Amino acid sequence: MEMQLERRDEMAVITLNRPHALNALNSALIRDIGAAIDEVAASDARTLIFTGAGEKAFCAGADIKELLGRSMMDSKRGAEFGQRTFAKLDTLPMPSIAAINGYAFGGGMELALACTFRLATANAKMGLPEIKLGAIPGYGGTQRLPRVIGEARALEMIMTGRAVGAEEAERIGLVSRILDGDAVEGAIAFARDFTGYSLPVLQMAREAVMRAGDTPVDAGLKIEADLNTLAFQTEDMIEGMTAFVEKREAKFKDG
Ligand code: CO8
Repeated sequence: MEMQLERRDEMAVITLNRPHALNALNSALIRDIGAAIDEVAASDARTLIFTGAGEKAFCAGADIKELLGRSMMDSKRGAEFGQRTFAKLDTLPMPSIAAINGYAFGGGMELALACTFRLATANAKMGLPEIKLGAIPGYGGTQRLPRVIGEARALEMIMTGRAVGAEEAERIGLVSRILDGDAVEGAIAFARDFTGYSLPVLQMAREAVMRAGDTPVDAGLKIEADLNTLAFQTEDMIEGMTAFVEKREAKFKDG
């Protein structure tokens, strides 16, 4: 199996496991990732963490050896399949984290961009080098990268193929944090800052912020007001505010 899905306490962890090819994404692996995301969506995990097997790479992108020789229509279908698979993370009931432990190039970077959060070890290198192959990103990179780091920086990364290291990635907002030591342990510790909160309310917060990237401000403010009103209907909101008034810790029940 070239991918593992396991539980680490309340977290689900997907490990891309093709270290001989720096965890490059072939079609079978993308299919397995999609099935694993569905399985996690139906589970009681509170966060989904992605990482790569081995010391060198999170994921070095689409499997170039598989892409070579594809027809134009096969290539289009392949891009749409990858986009659909990564888009599952947008509606996943729990947040997702890319624990980037080495190279995250091309499709690997696009998987990370589809996650709610990106964290990187000090040796991480991230980039969209498709231009060097005579190609452009196809699993969401041209759409998600500018939303994360802004158009000018995204254009530079995509048009030059230049990769950034962990420090630059943190400075430009591509990753939230640089991790010391084991990437998954670091991601679990990061996730514990929010896993105790109400999952449906966390999802409302994610949804509102995600819409900020593609919605005019007046429409976005309406989405915020609607989601805020929905959050007010939850038992968890009553519990959170009651706990504040009673000076005790809230116990959220995801309802
Ligand atoms: N695909 C297939 N095999 C790969 C890939 C890859 N993306 N990356 C590395 N490998 C393989 C190498 O071929 C090598 O295998 P072998 O020993 O059998 O030749 C093994 O992994 C180790 O790689 P290197 O020897 O190259 O390791 P280095 O440490 O010297 O270099 C790099 C590491 C810099 C990461 C280098 O491997 C590299 O540049 N890899 C390619 C990175 C890249 O260009 N990624 C983008 C791919 S295209 C893409 O992701 C597009 C997504 C959208 C597609 C939509 C259309 C369907």
